[in-house]
This record gives sequence, C-alpha cells and structure tokens, in this order.
Amino acid sequence: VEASIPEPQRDAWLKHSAHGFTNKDGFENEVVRHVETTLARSMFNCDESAAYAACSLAFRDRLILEWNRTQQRHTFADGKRLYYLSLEFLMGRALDNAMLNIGQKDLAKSGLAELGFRIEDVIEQEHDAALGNGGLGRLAACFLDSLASLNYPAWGYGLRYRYGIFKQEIIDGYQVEVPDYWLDFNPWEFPRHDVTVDIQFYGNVRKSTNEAGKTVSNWEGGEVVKAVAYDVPIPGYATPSTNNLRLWSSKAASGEFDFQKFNSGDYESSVADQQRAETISAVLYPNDNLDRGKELRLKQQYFWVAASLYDIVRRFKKSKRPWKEFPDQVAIQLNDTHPTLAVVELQRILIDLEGLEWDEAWNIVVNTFGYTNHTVLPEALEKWSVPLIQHLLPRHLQIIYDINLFFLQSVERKFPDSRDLLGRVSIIEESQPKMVRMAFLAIVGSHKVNGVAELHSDLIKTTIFKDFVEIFGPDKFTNVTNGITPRRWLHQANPRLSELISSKTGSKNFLTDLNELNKIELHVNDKAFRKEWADIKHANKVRLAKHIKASAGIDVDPTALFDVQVKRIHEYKRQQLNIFGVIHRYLRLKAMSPQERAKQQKRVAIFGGKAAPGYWMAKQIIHLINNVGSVVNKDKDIGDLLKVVFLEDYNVSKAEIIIPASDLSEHISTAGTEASGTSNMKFVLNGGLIIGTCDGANIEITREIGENNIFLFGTLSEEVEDLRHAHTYGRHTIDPELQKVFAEIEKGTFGNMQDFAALISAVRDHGDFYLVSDDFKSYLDTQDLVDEAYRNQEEWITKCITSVSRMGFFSSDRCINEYADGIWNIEPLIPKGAA
Ligand code: GPK
Repeated sequence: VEASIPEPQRDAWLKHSAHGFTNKDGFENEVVRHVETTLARSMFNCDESAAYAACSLAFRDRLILEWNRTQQRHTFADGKRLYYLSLEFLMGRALDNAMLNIGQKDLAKSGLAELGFRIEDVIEQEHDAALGNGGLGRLAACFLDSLASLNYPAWGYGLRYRYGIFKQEIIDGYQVEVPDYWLDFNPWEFPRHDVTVDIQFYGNVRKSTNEAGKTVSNWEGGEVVKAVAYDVPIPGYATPSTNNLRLWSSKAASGEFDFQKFNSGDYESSVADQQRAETISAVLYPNDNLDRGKELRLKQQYFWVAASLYDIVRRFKKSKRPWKEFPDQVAIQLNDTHPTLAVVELQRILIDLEGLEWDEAWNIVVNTFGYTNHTVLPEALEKWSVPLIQHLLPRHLQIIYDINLFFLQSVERKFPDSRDLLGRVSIIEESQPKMVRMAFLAIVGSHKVNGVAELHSDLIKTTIFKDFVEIFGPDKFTNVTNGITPRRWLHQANPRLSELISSKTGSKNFLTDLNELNKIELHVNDKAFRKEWADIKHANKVRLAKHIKASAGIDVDPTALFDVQVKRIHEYKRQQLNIFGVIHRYLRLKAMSPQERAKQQKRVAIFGGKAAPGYWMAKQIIHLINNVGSVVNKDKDIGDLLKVVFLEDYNVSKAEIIIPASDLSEHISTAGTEASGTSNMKFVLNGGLIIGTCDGANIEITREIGENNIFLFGTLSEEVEDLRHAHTYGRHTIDPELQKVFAEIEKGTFGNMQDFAALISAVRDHGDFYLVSDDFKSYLDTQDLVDEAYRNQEEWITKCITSVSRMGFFSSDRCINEYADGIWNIEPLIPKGAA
C-alpha cells in the first residue's frame, strides 16, 4: 500500500500492463524472446536445455501475472487464509504441471514443434524440486495443488534448501549418496530481496518493569540471521487462481560479511560467519520417520517458523483488526510436529511484543493452530533436549514451561489425585537430560489434532495420545484420510488413460470431481474400451521397460507381471519381506522341471527407494535386492520367468513413469505401522492392483473398491502386540519356507553371507519386531493367488477398471475440503474464469 502509484498515473500502468501469451504465435514469440534476451542465446545456440529454460520462463511470466491478481483478490476479500507449514514440499517438476493446469500444453507442444523441439524432451530437462523425503513431503505438494485448484486463499511456508534429498547411485549393489544441487537454474522461484526477516538465536532473557508497572521479558543478545523470501507460484487446475509457496533462505544478517571484522583484517572469520548463517537452509535432513535431534535441525525449525509467523502477523496487523480476531483471519496447519515451535513463537509475540495477557494470547494461539500427526513409530516422535532449547531459544523454553504449568494445573483440576497422569502427559519428560515432547506441545497448542487414515486416527486416540482424549474429550481428535491430486497422478502421469476416461465420462470433469470416475464402471464390459485400456497399460510397461534397460541395463519382458515396490526403504515397510519372497520364488522355479517351469507366470520384481544415509539395515536391504538381481537375472534356467530390478534414485518424476506401468504394487507394512500411505492410491488410480496388509489407507481403499479387487494378507493390527510379546518370550518358530530362504542366503548364493547376517538375525534371533516370519506364509499364498488371477486377463482387467471407477474418494480435493470445513473454517474465493 505504501508504495502504490498515485491515481493520475494509473491509466498509464493499465495501458502498459503485461498480459502474457494467449495463442501459439504469442507463445513462440515469448520463447524466442527469452532465448535471445534473457538467456542471451540464438537459434544457432539453442539446445534442449535452453528450450526448457525459455519455455518455462514463458509460462512463469503467465503464472506470475495470475499470481498477482490472485493475491490482490485475496487482499481485497479480506477473509480468512490458511497457512500450511511444512518442512518438506516434494514438488517434482513444474513445467508439465503448469502447462496442464493452465490448459496450454497442446499449444506449447505445437509451438515447440514449430521451433524444432519435442515437448517430451523439453520436459525431461527439468531437475526435480526434491525438497522432501517421501510421503509427508509429497502430501504437502498434493495439498498445494488442491488448495489452488479449489480456489482457497492459502499459502505454503517452507525452507529453500540449497540441497534437496540426495541423489542415489547404486555402485556394486550399494547405495551411494550424491548431493542434489538443484538451484543452478530455477525459473520457478521469485527471489524477494525486499521481503526479509531478522531471526534471533541464543542470547539471554532479562526481566524489566514497563511504564505500566508490569514485568516484561526481554530476549537480548545472541546472534541474528536474515531470512530472505523466495516465492514459488502454484497454479490451480482450470482456474486462474495461483497461490504462493514461500520458501525461506538464510543469509548473514550483516549483508555479505561483517565489515568491521573484514576491515580489521579478520577476513576469514567474517566469511565463516556468513557461511554459518547460510548453513541453516543448506540441506534437507534425509530421514524419513526418524528423529535424530540435531542442533542444526532445531535451528532450521525455529528459523522457518519465526520468519513465517513474522510474515503472517505483519499481514494481519495491516488490517488493523483487534488481536482477538486473529483466528478469524488466520488458520495455521502444523504438518507433523516439525513446526510446533510456532505455537510458542506466536504466544511470545503476543505477550512479549504485543503486550497481551497470557490467557487472551493463549486463546488466540489455540484457536489458530491445527496439528496433523503422520506416524506412531516412537523413533519418529520428536523430542528436543531442554538444555539445547535453553541454549538456542532461552525465552521459548520459559514459555514452554509456563504452557506446561498451566496445562498440568488444568489437568489436576479435572483429575485430582492422579499423579501418574500428570507425569504421563507432561510436555516435559523427566529424563536425563529432560526432553520436550513436541507432539504433546502440538496437541496442547492446537484446537484440532488429526491422523491421516481411519485406522491411524483410531490408533493415536487409543495409544500414544490416549490420555489427551480423556483430558480434552474426543472432539478435539479427528481423522482426515489422505488424498492425492488426480492432475499430476492421472492426467499428467498417464495422459492416455486420462483421455480414455474422459471419452467415457463425457468430459474432463473427473479431474476436478473425481467421483465422476464411477461413470466408467458402466463400460466395464465394452470390448473396445477394455482393449484400449489394456493397450495403454502395455504401452506404459514398454516405456518403463525402456527406462529399466537404459538405467539398470536389464532386459525385461513387458508382457510379464510387473510387481512394484517403490517407497523409502524402511524395516517397517518390509522390503525385506518382498525380497525374501522373491528368493523363495527363485528357489521354487529352480526346483521345477523345465515343463513345469514353462507354465509359471512371468514376473518382474521392481524395487526403488532411498535409504537414509545413516540407516544401516535399510542399506543392507538394498544390497541384498541388488545381489539377488545379479544372480537371478543371468540365470539361464530362469530367463524371463523372473527378473529383479532395483531402480536407482526413485523420485517424483520417476514415479510418474513407474506407477502407470504397474500391474501389482506392494504396500506390505506391519499392520499398524504405516499411517496411511499415498502411493497405494496412485497405483490403483492408474489401473494397478495392490497386494497389501490391513494397514493405513489400504483398509479404506478396500472398503471403496471391494475386497475382491485387492490382495490382502497378514496379521491384523490388533494381533501385533501379542505376537511381539510371544517372540520376546521365546515362543517364536520361524516359518520353514523362510528358513530355506535364509539357508540359501547363508550358503553364499547371493554373495558374502556376512553382508546379510543382520537381516536374517533380526528375524531369527532378535524378536522379529516387524513380524516378517509371522506374515511370510500368508504373503506367499497371496502372491500365488495373484499369479492365478493375472492368468485370467479378462477378469484382471475387470478388477482394474472397477477399482479405478471407485477411487473418487482418494482425491486430495476431498481431503482439503474436509480440512477446510472441519479444521480451518475457510471458504473458497472463486474468481471469474474458474471452471
Ligand atoms: C510419516 F512420520 C512420517 C515421516 O517422518 N515421514 C513420512 O513420510 C508418512 N510419513 C507416513 O509414513 C505415510 O504413511 C503417510 O501416508 C504420509 O506420511 C503422509 O501422511
């Protein structure tokens, strides 16, 4: 507002206002202009990467114009906004998505062709934006797509890591990590060097008395780091709404270096200060479902949370409303406990900086925040040591203690004489050192807490958060089953299937109302439709087979059953169960006569996924998969009956190739451990079937598509505790088929058995925590049922079509609408021109 152009000059602005291209000619103009000016190249010096850059810049220009209009619209409407705080946004590529969401891909395709480029090759030039580990980060990305597509006024806030998740190379069967420096050229971000926030760390707290005679706390001294905003436009599908993802980058507060030090000859230490500041946003922590409690990670969390809240509060204060209206204007969602310091920071701003009374401030805080839990695994639940917080954020620690005191007092009033309860729910764990339990702080500081699938939401209420249900009542706890965006995971990843579906549903409306998919069930017996369906799956498998050949050097037969497990490598996700099953299959084939062998179902077992660099067991699993592959794939007895592939560097853009090509995908976590899973939804939406446990969203997928259309097996979550107990007390016999697998590994068939001893002993000698042995038989039997079902291709295709038609529930649009109604209380702001 302060820098706006005076009325008399505004006509000139309107006259010269930019519009961006509107037709193919205009698009080509923009591409050539960007090549010749922005990139300083020419038609004699324009390779695919330059074409990618110019094409992206042309689309970026359009996006930013819509972005501006959208933000103006939100400001004028002056309604409630949502802020989604996530340390991870696993966005993948932007160009293809922007072209499709704006509805200009066909135009770009023919424009690029006229300029001498194939659009597929141009799209391939883009480096994934891989600012996330796995499901949690990709969920945030799907949410941004839905928020924009549904015209909600919403912002994402995250960190602009210089290095995203590492690139995985497989060398001699082992994972090797290579840094992912992705910012060399990134046309999708707008640096906002004028939007900066100074963030304080360390120092100490001094109490003083103000003019009104009130005691106030002053956080003084310490170190200051600058946060610089980078904005990423998020286009909605079939709507001009373009939302914002604001990522913060850290910089030394004193500019380039500290000039005093610099001039006094202390050049090295001035550069070191600058580098130390930049380290905060340098790298994404590569752990999935694991908390390691590193100081730099806590610094990242506070840096990001403090910058985001400063921004949000600044925006609110412009409206000149009274503070009590803050929760009517602002909803903040905590994506896991990573941003929980925001609860404390907002309380600090309100009481220390804005002078509100504790209770009034706390009321505002609680009504502003919602908290999503994504796991029950104890090793993933964040705790920070009290001494560390004391050192880094001394004032925040005091506030945490006060929050805890008032909370425990209220519990004591409600449940007098229950000392045990107070100890159990205390935000401070009385350990050595004391620890702050971040999930408890998030619960106490939020008005709603949700899990991400029905089973998971029930589990958190009956296990890790049971006491809090007693204290706050059941209404504070709710479920919002995860979803996925059908734009990226159907329309973009599987354009032919999207086209086929629209030919039967009569329009592209299913992309904005996924329940429309149920119309295709009417055509399940339509011969031509089924033929085209099968052709598309085959073509997708041929494409993946080419990718496998190019990246892993392995020939696979596209008519074989493609059996896929792609996700982070984790013992609870049980890739070890899968590979033991593959070994079992190999041994069984080896033992058969050639005649009998010839009758068996051909299979390709495809694995992909990264292991956290410090997760030794996960790395052993990758090693075993690769070694099994190198034995099986060259075995002449086996030929095309079984191939084993580990695809290097699984990421979002590879998922877009792999998922549409799958016949069967594996979602085989120990029951109760996978909060939801979201790739399970993507695979079914692309016409693949699932083999899976009764866990996470598998259960709701079964309810929607019908139990005849999914291959469920294994222990139920209610049985897990007793089985583990039995293992611990020695009542544990290892499945005999699994023993044969272990014996083969120990014979050295797959290389030095020493390398895999830990994988075996985890099951045989150390209590088999993930119940691999308990579930092995039922897994094998169910895989046999899969073979049988696949042999009847007509039945199989019926299952696939029926399943797809019933997947409407799993759109992230449904999921976002549930958050909007049940937790955020926000309304869409529909612009002219929205479909
Ligand atoms: C959960 F706790 C975590 C974590 O650190 N990282 C992560 O990706 C996942 N998750 C769950 O494991 C999935 O079951 C779930 O679908 C996903 O979060 C999104 O909710």
